Amino acid sequence: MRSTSSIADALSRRVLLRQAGAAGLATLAMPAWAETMVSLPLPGGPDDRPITTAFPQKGAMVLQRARPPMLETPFEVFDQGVFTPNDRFFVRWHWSVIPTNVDVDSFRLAVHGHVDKPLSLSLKELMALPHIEYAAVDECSGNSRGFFQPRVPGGEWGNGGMGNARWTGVRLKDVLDRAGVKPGAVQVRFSGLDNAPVADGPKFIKSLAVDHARDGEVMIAFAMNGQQLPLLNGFPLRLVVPGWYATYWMKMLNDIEVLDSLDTNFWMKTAYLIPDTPHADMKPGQTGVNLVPINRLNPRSFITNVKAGATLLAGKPAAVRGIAFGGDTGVKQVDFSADGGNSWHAARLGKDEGKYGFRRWESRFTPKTKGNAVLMVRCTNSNGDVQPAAANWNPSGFMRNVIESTPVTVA
Ligand SMILES: Nc1nc2c(c(=O)[nH]1)N[C@H]1C(S)=C(S)[C@@H](COP(=O)(O)O)O[C@H]1N2
Ligand SMILES: [Mo]
Repeated sequence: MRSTSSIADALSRRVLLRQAGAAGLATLAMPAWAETMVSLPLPGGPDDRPITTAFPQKGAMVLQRARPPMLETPFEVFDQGVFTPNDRFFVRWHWSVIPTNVDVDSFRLAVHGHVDKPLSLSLKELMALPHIEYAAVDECSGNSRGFFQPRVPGGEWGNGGMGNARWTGVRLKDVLDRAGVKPGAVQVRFSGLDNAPVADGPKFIKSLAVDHARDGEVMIAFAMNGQQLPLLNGFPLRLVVPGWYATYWMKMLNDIEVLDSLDTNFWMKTAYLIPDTPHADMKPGQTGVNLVPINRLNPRSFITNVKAGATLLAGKPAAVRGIAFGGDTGVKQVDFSADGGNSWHAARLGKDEGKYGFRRWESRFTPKTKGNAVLMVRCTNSNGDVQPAAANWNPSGFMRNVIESTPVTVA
């Protein structure tokens, strides 16, 4: 991993993305509607989608949408390690007017609103604050939306709308303390350098409760996995809200406003609402559901080395492995079933890289009977929250965390 001072050296240079002339970013500034307006199918199913290498600082990615970019991590990447490489880390933007370069010398982070002393911080000033670092899962609220039944509109992600990185940055609390939050502050609102291509498109802005913003964990990150952030993942600064859905993880963060009342902007009051029920679950058509802003991550787990439809040999020991995460707390236990959930066995857990990150798990079993079998994996987090056996559902396609099933053939 690079030292943070070498990251500082890299940041102190003007950053221009020369690859941007390629098919990817050159088109970003052209008008397009937000993804919430369209419904994209998964042609041929989640394993049969176009792969692109056209985006700067990105390797092979599943192309969900070019403009604004929505790139999914191909699932096999999650088998390669618990940290998702920056060049394979998923990308999601709401609006298409995204700067294709950021001048790190003139860049400023503004802190204003209900504070004693408004700030305009250069990257050097910001990076002079104490650094913190931890692993955390960045997961889109709509990750796995493509599997919802009945179907729901929105970006039709497979399971790769998530990633785990080791984030480095400064505490949001330290920045807020420097500005001096006034008594009576209610929320802290974040916005970035991206904009809507149409005049009536509401700018993407998100808020956290002031106590959450000052918890000492919420981070203004300048690096992921020891490198500066890829432009599409929010260069030069992004918010990291560990244990919470990625919608709050503002990219290209350049404005922090302390509010003395609740934020009623579109992205807090109308979009990103979930039923206030366990796992945000409700019935299609159900009425009288109380809606609240989406918040904490659910626990999830996946098999990463056996694909649906694989053939295993009867009488031959098989090794299965994968990743799990607890959500807003650590992984307590991962259980594996080789018989469609009739019997469960505790899997061995890999190294604990921190409670907000991915955790490796592995198990071994010997298939006995020839025929069809269903492999399953189930995560229980440190709060005792366990993945549901039946798929949770809501009309926005948020927070899917059903126990995953992998059908295989034993031959
Ligand atoms: N500035 C900005 N930040 C943003 C968004 C955005 O549209 N603009 N989208 C959010 C959403 S919904 C997600 S899922 C994550 C995606 O982060 P990533 O692209 O780094 O994976 O960014 C979040 N931060
Ligand atoms: Mo998202």
